[in-house]
Amino acid sequence: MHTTFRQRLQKGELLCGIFVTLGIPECGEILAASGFDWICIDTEHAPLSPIHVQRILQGTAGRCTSLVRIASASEVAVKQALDTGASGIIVPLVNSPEDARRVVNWARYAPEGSRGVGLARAHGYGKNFTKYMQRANLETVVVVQAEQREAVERIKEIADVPGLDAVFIGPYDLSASLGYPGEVDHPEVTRAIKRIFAACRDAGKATGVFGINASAVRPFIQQGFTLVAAGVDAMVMGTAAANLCAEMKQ
Ligand code: 3PY
Ligand code: MG
Repeated sequence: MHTTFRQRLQKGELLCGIFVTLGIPECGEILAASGFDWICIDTEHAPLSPIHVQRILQGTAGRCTSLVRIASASEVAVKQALDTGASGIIVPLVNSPEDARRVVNWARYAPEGSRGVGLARAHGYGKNFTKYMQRANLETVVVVQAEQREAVERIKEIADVPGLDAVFIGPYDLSASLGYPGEVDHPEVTRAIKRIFAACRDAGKATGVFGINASAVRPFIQQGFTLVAAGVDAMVMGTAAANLCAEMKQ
């Protein structure tokens, strides 16, 4: 039987991803063919609507896992993201175990939670309804972001929330919340990141992190972070294009 992304996360496998912000299916198609284990379709900072999310997912044709970063912790955003057929959600700015429990609840069908029941792409537009309903609670990945001072202070309680699969650190928001916007390597930020990692390790949960490129995430991989995303589609294209152009003009 095939191993699901959630099982790979639970086993502590390194899962390499990238952020998607451009609302075109070709982004999903190209990145899925580039070897990534997962993509994060970002509806928090990018102007992506549910239909963009669905088109990007269709572009991947299931060749890599898609997690949707929803815009904020809302029940509607959770169900719309999961109903497109995404494998899971990443929820930004979760600062308390109460918030984390609420998110898990919205993402799991009864009796484990209260996810609304629809007939959408995830359910094969109705055709695979029973099959999807049987597997969804087992396979859906729920990730919350720890990226503010309050989350660091309550990280043990957050990491212990049952049904939560991973905590994903947003170093940029975290640096701002600690008073050093953009200084992701500031010693206070590093200390907070270490504290989050230790709490997740003790709770048996995976820890994730974002960095702008491979060099930024390498130290985290060496420390044992497993849900790791490097770069953003638009930045990758911009950098590659600028390098290509400079090379041509040399
Ligand atoms: C942050 O750094 O704040 C993020 O959310 C990155 O994903
Ligand atoms: Mg953030």
